[in-house]
Amino acid sequence: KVEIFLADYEPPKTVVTDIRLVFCLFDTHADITATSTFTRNGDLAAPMVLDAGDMLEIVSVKLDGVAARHSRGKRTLTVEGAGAGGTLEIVTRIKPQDNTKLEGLYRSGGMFCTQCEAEGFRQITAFPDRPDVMARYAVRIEADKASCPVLLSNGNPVASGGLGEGRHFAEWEDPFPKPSYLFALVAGDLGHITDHFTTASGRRVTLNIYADPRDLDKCDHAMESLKRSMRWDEEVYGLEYDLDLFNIVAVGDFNMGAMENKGLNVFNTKCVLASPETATDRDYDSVEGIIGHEYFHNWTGNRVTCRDWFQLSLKEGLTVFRDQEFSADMGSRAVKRLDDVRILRSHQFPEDGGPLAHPVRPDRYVEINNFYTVTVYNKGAEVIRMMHRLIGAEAFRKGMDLYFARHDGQAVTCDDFAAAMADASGKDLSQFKRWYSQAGTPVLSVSRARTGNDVIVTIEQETAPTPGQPVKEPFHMPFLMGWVATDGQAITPVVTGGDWREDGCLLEVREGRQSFTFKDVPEGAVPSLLRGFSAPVRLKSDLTREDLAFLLRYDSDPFARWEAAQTLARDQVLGVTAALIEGRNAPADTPFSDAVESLFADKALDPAFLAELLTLPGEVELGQMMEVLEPGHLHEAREATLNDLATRYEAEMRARYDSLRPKGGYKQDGAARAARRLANLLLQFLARRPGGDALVKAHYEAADNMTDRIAALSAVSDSDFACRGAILADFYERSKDEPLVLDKWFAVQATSRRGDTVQKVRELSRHPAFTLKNPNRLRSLVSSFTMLNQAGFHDPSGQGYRFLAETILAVDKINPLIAARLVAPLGRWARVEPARQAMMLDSLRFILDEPKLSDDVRELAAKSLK
Ligand code: DPP
Ligand code: ZN
Repeated sequence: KVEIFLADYEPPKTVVTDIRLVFCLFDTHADITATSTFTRNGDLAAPMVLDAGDMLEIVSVKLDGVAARHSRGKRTLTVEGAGAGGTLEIVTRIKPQDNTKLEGLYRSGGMFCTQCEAEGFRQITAFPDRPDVMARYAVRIEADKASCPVLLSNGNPVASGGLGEGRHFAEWEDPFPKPSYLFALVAGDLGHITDHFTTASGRRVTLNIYADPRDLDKCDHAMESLKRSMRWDEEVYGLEYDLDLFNIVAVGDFNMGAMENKGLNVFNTKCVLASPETATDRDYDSVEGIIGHEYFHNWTGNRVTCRDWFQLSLKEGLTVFRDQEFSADMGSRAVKRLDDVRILRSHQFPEDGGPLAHPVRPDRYVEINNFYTVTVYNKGAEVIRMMHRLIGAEAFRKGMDLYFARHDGQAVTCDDFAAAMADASGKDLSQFKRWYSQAGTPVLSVSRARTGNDVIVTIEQETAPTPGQPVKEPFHMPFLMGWVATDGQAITPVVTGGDWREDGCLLEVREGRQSFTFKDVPEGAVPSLLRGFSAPVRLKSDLTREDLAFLLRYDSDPFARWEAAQTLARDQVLGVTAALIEGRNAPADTPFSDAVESLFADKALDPAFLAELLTLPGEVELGQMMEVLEPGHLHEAREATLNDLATRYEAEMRARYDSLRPKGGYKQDGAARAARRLANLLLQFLARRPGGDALVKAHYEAADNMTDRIAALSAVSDSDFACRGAILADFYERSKDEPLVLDKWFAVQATSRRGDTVQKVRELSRHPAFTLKNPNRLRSLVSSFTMLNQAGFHDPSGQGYRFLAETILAVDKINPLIAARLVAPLGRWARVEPARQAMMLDSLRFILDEPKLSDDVRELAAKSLK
């Protein structure tokens, strides 16, 4: 496959306005007749070239009812004599039961289902399979009635009936023109739950969630989340749903989390099913967020879509921003923001600082599936959040209205979105748009200088080179800050070049180095920096440990307050790490452990927020801050810090733990969830103390919900408690018929901090319940280990690297898209100590030596080796 460039974009030469698809589904194959009405641009004498996937058999091609000359390329179908336009009929045959790539039409369990984003539609029929070709779809599905009683596609049902010989059909029509990536079909033996939603303008919409009949008792939370999403989009953006029917289907084998097909969202079971016995509180949140995300795509993605795949963040960055705001409004805004910052720091920053760094709008790719990344999604959402902050909520809403007024029904670019925001607000966003084109995480250095009564705050920004981008221009970003006086009260000193708002003073940073003068700042006042994490940057500042401990007590901004704790914790862990590396005694000062004392004393603190403050930064995030990563020493140092906290605060932790344990039965409300969050965190500390064994065992046995049970299981899995084997076996027995719960059993062992985890993971990969074919099961063991267990993956034996390389090659033969998503951890060798570095490079070469490697894996492995 060749590299494709944004700069080479050309409008489509073939445009399809209407398409009728007839699917005849059988156990052995599927026959598809696609009849398209098309027009052509450019040289009309030239043959028509359509995208045609490698799994597609072309049976016949007709133009205006007459057989047409055609030829097959590796990825194309060329048709002669198409002229200026007409009707094209293509008959194709495929084998859904053999489709292990889970792209196009495939089978999951007994069910037929589709996944077309980004380029799966070409595995169903030959077509101009690009998002700027938008057509109206009419679909007929014929299948066996007993095995496939449910037949679904996009839009509205228009006809159905029997066909004899045990077969039946259904017909669907979608009135909204859409790109092919939003096409969907589902046929299978599914149950469903039904509800209704009445839109702001009074239309009654039927809502269905389809699932395996055994799972119908786990669909209620998704249904409630859907109704909340629909209401929220009306209230916040004035956006109503536009069909009379909205269907969701839960599928067990799915490459992504979920897919926003028009009127027929298809969900990975993991992202839709939830019951107290099978899902943790976090899972509940994730279901709500993803239901919202896919629903919000109906406007940001479907009604207005992407011109080409370089613009992926146009719909994904914006829709992640929307789902984050939805979740913030439904639960705790403060806690939600911290969760989102953690994802950036532990996943996006490493991507942005490594060999696979790319801009939010990439300018080249070999395989588009490799660009469904945390950069396009989550950094893309930060870019939208910064725009929102720079122009304000009101102008942002006007900008959204203008965007829909201008572009409803169109396929557009990130520039079109930025133009709507600029025009609606009057703000010049031309420099700001560098966030779309420049990769890399800026480092901001903030320092203070007092002159008389004033304080000058100087902000410098610097962004290191990334592959293909040796020189970076300064970014335009919002920097939100505040001041706290010595009595703990917020103050708002007059500032030149800044603007005070409710949540702080907004400074617009545009230069490499810029200063702002705050007038009459009382002696001893402490600045609270980067409030709300107002820009996706790494912050360095001249705040002292005393300043940080002070902010931890008094800052009114939840992010800055949490960040003070995180900074102290990073200092402490990295101090111990350095001592271990140099063979010195651990430093005597323990700034984070000291500061924690005030937290236990503060009885007004929300338990969920206290849990956040007590959670140390993860090893991946901490590793990013080391010049040379020594994963073993870092792990040991972080463990030592956790042990220090557990030892010093055992009494407080035990008392608080006891007070938080539920008196009555399981509840889902905010208070019960906050109590579980803190109690389960404290359990991890207390498990380190004498008697931890009995406490954890009791916690496990008392658990009446998955949040508590998995917390105990995780503590057990980390330990060498006598009860370890029995509890892991008990959990397995309970979960063996619940795939999503069994995934947790694999994941909890893969993330164990025990020294033998790499061997254990190998062993588990041979467990009869393990399979490389199901993406959830694969990720539960392999990605949990390689992405979340830094010390285990970097086991000094090099076995972690070898295991990953072998797994990638095995998965590549089944599902290249999923294989490619496993590559990243091996590519982060540049900053690792030399012995491990050599073994990581060997493993990359081992992958690249495979002659039949997919383009997907080759693109990422080759970039990773550079
Ligand atoms: N299903 C993926 C998402 O919603 C791709 N569109 O982000
Ligand atoms: Zn999305």
